[in-house]
Amino acid sequence: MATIKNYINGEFSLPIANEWIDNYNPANGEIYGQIPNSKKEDVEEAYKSAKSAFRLWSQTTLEERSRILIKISELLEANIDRFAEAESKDNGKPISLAKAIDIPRAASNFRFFGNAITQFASESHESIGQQAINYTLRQPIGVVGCISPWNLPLYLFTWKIAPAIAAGNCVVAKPSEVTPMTAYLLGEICNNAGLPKGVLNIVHGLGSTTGQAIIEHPDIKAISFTGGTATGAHIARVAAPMFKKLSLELGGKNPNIIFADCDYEDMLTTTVRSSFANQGQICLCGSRIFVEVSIYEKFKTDFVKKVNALKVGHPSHEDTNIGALVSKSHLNKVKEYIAIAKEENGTLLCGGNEVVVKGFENGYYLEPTVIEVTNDECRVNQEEVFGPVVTIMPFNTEEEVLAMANKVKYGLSATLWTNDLKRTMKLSSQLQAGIIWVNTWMLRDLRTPFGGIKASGIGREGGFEALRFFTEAKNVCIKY
Ligand code: TXE
Repeated sequence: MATIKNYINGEFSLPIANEWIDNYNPANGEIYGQIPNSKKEDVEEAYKSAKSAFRLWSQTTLEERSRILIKISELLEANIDRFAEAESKDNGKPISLAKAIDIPRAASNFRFFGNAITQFASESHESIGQQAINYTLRQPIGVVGCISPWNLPLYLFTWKIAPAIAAGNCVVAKPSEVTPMTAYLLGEICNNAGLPKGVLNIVHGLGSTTGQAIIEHPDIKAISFTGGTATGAHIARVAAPMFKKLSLELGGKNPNIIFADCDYEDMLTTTVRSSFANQGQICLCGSRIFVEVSIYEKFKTDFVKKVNALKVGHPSHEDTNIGALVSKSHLNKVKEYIAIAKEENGTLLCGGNEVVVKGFENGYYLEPTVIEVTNDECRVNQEEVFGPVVTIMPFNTEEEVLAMANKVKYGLSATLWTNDLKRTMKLSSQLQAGIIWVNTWMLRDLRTPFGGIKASGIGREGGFEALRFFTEAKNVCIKY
């Protein structure tokens, strides 16, 4: 049994109330460890540790902060196998995916912000004719809270922590209780990299106890959150009256719009990926596929053929394309949506059933599922399923597909497949989303603003946007 502990003031500690939660391996449905269900008292300990580290850390030179962040990055890279295996065991994703994407990206997050902080500058404004000069200080906020979800555990956890500490803050962080393992392992890496005690504190537990204690803490002045839209709304309600700074990265129901003039083979291969990567559990997945009517039947045949060829299997097997879903309850939620789609006259083109993987019969496996819909307003087309399920439907005109693409409450990302420049410019400007990919998907440059509009959240992460979020601007005006 693996026992996960909290990481407070550079040390691993047991939860004060000694309350524990079972941790499941989604690939076989077995409990393989326990994690603390930390309470207010544990969060208070983490806060105190962060607060006492803040004065020194916020005065540490940028070179020194940068050096430590880059060291963390190097240690993650040196331990990639161990971290990839841990991520896969906790989450159900193929080890190959954790090794190719999750852990390298976690390392990149530290390296990127280790470098970015040395380039982060503030403005000055000369008030001409008034003999005055203004300059802006970008000061760290103090103690900040970072709360992350289960789908890309270490990837998203570090995407928040790295800019927060680079900017001179100290952090109280909570990973998802469903996937706590790599966050736990990160503590040891931080110690080995020489991160001063208390700069990063990691508390484990349920959202309703540990998470709630973080968002309610009167002196944790900013919250960076990625997760479900309902949770985001709750956090906003709690945090707003306390005037906390908030960054909320929430759900998506992203359109993948395919025109007949696209590079067909490239589109087809990428569309399989944008539909089912990480078992479809990525907020950026293109779960609503709209195809121009002239190539609709061809696409339908070719796409279903490729999807049927995907191998659902144990995450450690090399030929596995699709691993296990993250939890039993999530599997049930996704299955419910498939049932709803059928009730709403959707046609199942492939998938829809649980998969029994030999030797791992109690794992949470589901076939990749493609549903043809005739009404873009049906529930499976409007609500976030967050699993290996996509809908497809044809369209006739740009206007029609634009209207359907925008007719959801979410606005995270959109993908466009076309070689027509005018159409690209028009649709990318009119699609309601924070991120538009044209002839690609999930190609990331960490300097770019990342985030959504509408029910997909507020604020932007990435690049200097993240460093701006984790600092307060203070203007100084000097008359001479
Ligand atoms: O997310 P939650 P869940 C979507 C997806 C999924 C749904 C629910 O549709 O099915 O959200 O997933 C913490 N105060 N996304 O239940 O509950 C929680 O402990 C403070 C999209 O896992 O939002 C975890 O650490 N924190 C998403 C984190 O919030 C609280 C990725 C996310 O959990 C809290 C994941 C509270 N009161 C799910 N309640 C994306 N956009 O990438 C919970 N938490």
